[in-house]
Parts: sequence; C-alpha cells; structure tokens
Amino acid sequence: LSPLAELGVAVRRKEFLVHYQPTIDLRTGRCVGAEALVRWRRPDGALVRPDLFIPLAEDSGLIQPITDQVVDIVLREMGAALRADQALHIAINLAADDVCSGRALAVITRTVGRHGVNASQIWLEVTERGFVDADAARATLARSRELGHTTAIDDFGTGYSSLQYLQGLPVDALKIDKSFVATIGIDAVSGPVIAHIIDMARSLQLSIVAEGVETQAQADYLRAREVDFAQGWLYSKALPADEFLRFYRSMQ
Ligand code: G
Ligand code: G
Ligand code: NA
Ligand code: MN
Repeated sequence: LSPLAELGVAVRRKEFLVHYQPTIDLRTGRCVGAEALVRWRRPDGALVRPDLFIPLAEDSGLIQPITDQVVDIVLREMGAALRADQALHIAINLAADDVCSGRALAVITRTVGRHGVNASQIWLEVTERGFVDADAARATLARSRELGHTTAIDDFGTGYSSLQYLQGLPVDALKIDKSFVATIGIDAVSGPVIAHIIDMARSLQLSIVAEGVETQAQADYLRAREVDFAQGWLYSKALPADEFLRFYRSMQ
C-alpha cells in the first residue's frame, strides 16, 4: 500500500488517538488546560507523530475525517472533566482546509453541544499556512469568536503572517513557535525576533502562548515579558487523557 492508501485505511479503522500537552499560566504557575495532539497507532502498535502524517492528510482531503475523529475523541475523553470544571480548556488544532470550509466548526459545535460543554472551553489553533480563501477563513474565525471559542494562530513566525495580515483576522491569541523560544538566551541574531513577536502580539491585544519551553531560563524570560501561557517539556510532554487530568489536578 502507498502511504496515502495506508492512511485511508487508518481513517476507516479509526486508528487515531489523542495525547494532551499541558498549558501553564505563567503568572500563576498553574495548569489551565491542554493542547490535543493526534497520534496514529498503527496495527503493529507503533505510535506515529502527527508531523509525519498530517501534511499528507492535508494534501489529500483526509484531514477532514481525521479532524472529526479528534473532536469526537476529545469530547468523549474530556467532556466530563470540562463539565465539572469550567476553568479547564482544551485546544484543538484545525488545518487550513478545516477553517476555510467552515465544516470543522460545525462539527465542533454539534459535538460540544451534545456533550453539554461550553464553547468557551474549547480553544482552536489554526495555522495560516494554506489559507487559500482568506475571506472564507475570516468568516469561520468570526463565527468561532461569536460562538465563544478562543482562537490562536499556531506556529506564529514560521509562515507569512505580517502585522497587517494579523490585524485583519478575528483571533484572540498567538502561539510563538518553539523555534523562536529555542533562541532565548542563546542566539544573539534571532533572539530579538521573539521580543518583536511579543511586542507585536501586545500591540494587537492578543494573548500569547509560547510553545516548546524546555528550560527555566526560557520560562523566566517569557514571564518577565508577561507572556500569558507556556507549553513544553519543562512542564510536561503530551500525556494520555487520564495522566493529563492527574497532572492538571496536581497543579491546582
Ligand atoms: O506532537 P507533535 O510534535 O508531533 O505535533 C506536530 C504538529 O502536528 C503540530 O504542529 C500540531 O499542530 C499538528 N497537529 C497535532 N495534532 C493535530 C490535529 O489533531 N490536527 C491537525 N490539523 N494538526 C495537528
Ligand atoms: O502544533 P504544535 O507545533 O504545537 O505541536 C507541538 C509539537 O512540539 C509536537 O511535535 C511536540 O512533540 C513538540 N514539543 C512539545 N513540547 C516540546 C518541547 O518542549 N521541545 C521540543 N523540542 N518540542 C516540543
Ligand atoms: Na498546534
Ligand atoms: Mn505549533
């Protein structure tokens, strides 16, 4: 089978699962939620990371059923915890196609409603890569905001986003890509880029999530600059649902 045919079989057999990477509020040091990260469990038991199959799924139209399965898994695994604790949030990644079509948002609205969860507890992460129809993307993001979701632009700094472009998008937060976090205190040339990204987010009144935080020095830098949230191995890798909920409760 070709990789694409294999992925098609995986979609039919529902071979996906979700791990949750904790999100920390840098001001309080508490865990406030997590990002849902899909994995593909192959029949031999091997777990495949999303960067190895999401691009193929995005290019082939298979991303839509994968997004649907992720939404379903997240609400099944987290629905009870989300209903019990309205301070908890889970962020779901959407591909550009999901955003432009508006279809994923309809699926999320239906599933969240069925589980009796508040839309405000489901955050969305969208990448601007491949927004072929910018007007359609903008319409979905506006609708998402009306519904009460917090929406973050993912992988910020790696794509083409300019200040002008961001200014026109109805989003609430910006995720600083881990490649910029990695330069903190090390790289004199690209170091200032992260300071610029933080200033830019501030001027647009966006919340900021830093990803890939691995050291206390990075966390200290981000906290000193009033970055709102952080994720990374300093706190925790992505965890299965039950382990994540234990981590969350231990950090309250
Ligand atoms: O966890 P990992 O480093 O392997 O994630 C790699 C990338 O895959 C991340 O940039 C993340 O945004 C993306 N990704 C993870 N889960 C999903 C998902 O459910 N849907 C989409 N579209 N992308 C995802
Ligand atoms: O879509 P996003 O870029 O948010 O996906 C998160 C990716 O980052 C996953 O592939 C995950 O394994 C990886 N990741 C999460 N925390 C860290 C970290 O602290 N350092 C590094 N290098 N990678 C991380
Ligand atoms: Na993401
Ligand atoms: Mn990212």
